[in-house]
Parts: sequence; structure tokens; C-alpha cells
Amino acid sequence: MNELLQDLNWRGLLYQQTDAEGMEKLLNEQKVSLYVGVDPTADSMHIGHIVPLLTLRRFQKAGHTPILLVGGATGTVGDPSGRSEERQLQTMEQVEANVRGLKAQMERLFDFSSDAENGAVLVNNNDWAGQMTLIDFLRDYGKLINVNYILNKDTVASRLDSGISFTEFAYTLIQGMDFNHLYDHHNVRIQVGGSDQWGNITTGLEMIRKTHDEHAKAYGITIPLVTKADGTKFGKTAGGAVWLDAKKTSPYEFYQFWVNTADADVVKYLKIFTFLTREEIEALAQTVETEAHLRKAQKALAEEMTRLIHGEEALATAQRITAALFSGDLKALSTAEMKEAFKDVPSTALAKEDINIVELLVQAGISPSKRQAREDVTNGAISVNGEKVQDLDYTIDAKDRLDDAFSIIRRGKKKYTMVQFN
Ligand code: 383
Repeated sequence: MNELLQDLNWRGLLYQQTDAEGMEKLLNEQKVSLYVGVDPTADSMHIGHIVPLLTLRRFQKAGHTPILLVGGATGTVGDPSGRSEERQLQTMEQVEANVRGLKAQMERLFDFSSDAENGAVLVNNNDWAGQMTLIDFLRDYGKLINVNYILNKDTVASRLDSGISFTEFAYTLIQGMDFNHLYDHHNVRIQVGGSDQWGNITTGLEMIRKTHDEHAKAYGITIPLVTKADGTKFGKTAGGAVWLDAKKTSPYEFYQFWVNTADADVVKYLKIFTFLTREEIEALAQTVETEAHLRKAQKALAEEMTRLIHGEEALATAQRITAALFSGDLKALSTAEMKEAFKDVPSTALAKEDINIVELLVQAGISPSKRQAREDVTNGAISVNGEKVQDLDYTIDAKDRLDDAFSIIRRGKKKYTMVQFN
């Protein structure tokens, strides 16, 4: 088997293929261009988006050329795939802003250097589909695809009872036009997508077949949905999706997401998400068997992913916060790191005034009563910004207010509260 395909197969990245044999032959014979598309439904991608993108990077490492498509046109319409309800249309301005966000993230994920023979290429389907007239669309593309063909697609068939607008019904034709366009103008031979994209990918193949002679040949691959052993949905936390944008999911939260992966999932995720070699992953798999409590595999996964998405410096910060929270030694953290670390801990607001420690513990609801608060302080159970406070007369004042705005109070071993002064 072709080395690249063998690796993809070992990583569990191949789900459906339109013509596995033909594609293997093609990849053995030549370097190709291949594409994946992302619709600008938000201004950031989340980790559900990155598997096909990382798969394209694996192709790039093997010498092939990745084409990244941002759906400036398709994003204004909305893909019905995998959705049980009609989408709310976004405004054109929203779509444009989202396109900018996605482009910036793709530029970080790929090597676009033009001196590399197979540098990545970024395209926006608005550049062709957005300019087309309705009549051209109906005459040149609508005519190629039978209504029955679309009705038989899972994503459309499953919506017939609840209803699907003509707009979403026609979505697959635009994605089909894209594949056809990229086949003609970028020599794209393969489209990659998640398993929800099978129907759209095959529409493109159908269009390519109908608009070219019998020598034309293109392929589609889908990637399996990432699952969790416990049956819950992958990629969601209590706070929602895990975003690539550091403003939406901080590098620390991002690191935490990966480091908390279950033993039952971690090897699978190392294969799907990282560029560690088979040997490295197999060695880590061994540690899950023999010394799971050390969580070496989880740490390697979190490290690789945080470095990939946020860079070396953000990874170091995430690791520093993790270590400080684990040991309780908050003094090692900068004010900014404190803020990041405690973004999600319970917080209480108090007036910005100097206040006695016992008073503060009661008012902020950290200790249940004044008597308990005094006991907590004298017992050494309380610390302020990582510094133990055992004096009942201690006053929390400006020196304890980080950024002139907050203090981190710890009661006992693990219970943190952020007190905001305003
Ligand atoms: C648009 C035009 C194309 C090719 C693809 C598209 C986007 C596609 C789509 N994809 C999803 C998205 O953008 O909607 N119609 O949110 C997701 N993808 C990838 C992958 C995935 C899919 O971006 O399965 C998860 O991330 O294919 O749901 O010419």
C-alpha cells in the first residue's frame, strides 16, 4: 500500500472513499492537489474542523498541494448537512468578518511559502460562485444534476418531512461547482471532508464527470467522526465548543481539554490529531498500559496540540498555570496568568475598599460563618494570591488587588474563589 495511505489508515483517518484503488494508483504516480472547504459560520474554527485540515497537512508533508477553501459564497447560504433544522441566514457583513477570521487561522496552520513547490493555497468560493448570474447557474450547473439525485442524499432526504428550503436544497450544487472549478483551475483531484460531507463531495464528482470527457477522474475521501469511548460528544466542554481562537478558548483551557482525555481515547486522539510518528505513539500507548497514572500520553497530546494551535510560548504559559494550580503555588504566576487560570472559578464582587480577611471570607461566601472563617484563618486553610494568611487582623488592601481589581482566595486544598473589587 502507498505509504501515505498506509499511515492515514493506521491513524483511523479513512472512512469512505469513492474509488480507493484508483486513488492509490494516482498517488503512486504523481503529486496532486487536493482540497477541503470550511464555511464561515463563525469567526473561528473549533477542534471539530481541524481533522480534515490536519489530514491535508499530512498530504502536504508527502509532497502534495493543499488547497484550503473558505466558503465566502456557501457560507451565505448554509449547508443542511448534519442539521435537522433550517439555518438562520447570516448577514453578508457577518460572513465577511468570519471569512477574515478563518483565513487568519488557516494561515497559521499551513505552510503557504510560495518557494515550497507544494505550498498551500487559500481560495474563497465567493470569487467564482459569488459572481455567477442565476441564469448561468441554472443553465450551466442546475441542468447537470437531476432533482432525484439530490432528493436521495441523506442530508436532504432526512429533511423532507420537517421541510427544507430551496436554498438549502441547492447548497450541494454550489459545493459541486467548487470541486468542478478547482479541478479545472487548480488541478484539484481529491476533496476531503468529514463524513457529513459525503453527499456534497459526490455531487462534485458527478459534475466533473458530466462536464469532462471520460479521462477526467477525481476522488473523494471522508474522515470518520471523532468519538469518545464514553459515548458523549467529542469536542464539547461545559463551556461549549473548544475554539482555536485564544480569545474564545484560552490556551490554558485548550491545554486542559486535551490533558483531560480519558485513557480509553488518548491513543486514538494521538493518531488523529498529532504528527507524532507511529513509533512515538506506540511507545506512549505502552505507558497507558503500564503507568497510566502518570498520564504521559495525555500530556504529550496536550503539548502537541497547544503548540500546534497556539505556539511554544502559549504552551509554556498553559503548563506553568497547570503546575501552579496543581502545587497551589500561585506566586509563580503573573497577573495575566492568574486571570487566565481563574477565568472559570466562581467569582464574587465586593466594593473596592480595604477589608479584614475574616469579613471578606464571610462576605464573599467563601467560609460559611464568621466563626468558621476565623477557624479557617488560624488553621492555615486560607491563602490570598498564593500567600498563606494566618493573622485574623490581616487587611486585604491595594497590595492584594491584582490589576487593582481582583484577588484569588484559596480555602483548603483546591477551592478557589476570585474576588472582584469594583
Ligand atoms: C464549502 C464549499 C466547498 C467545500 C466545503 C464547504 C464547507 C462544507 C461544510 N463543512 C463543515 C463546516 O464548514 O459545511 N459544506 O463547518 C465542516 N468542515 C470540516 C469537515 C467537517 C464539516 O469544515 O466534517 C468538520 O470540519 O468537512 O462539518 O467547496
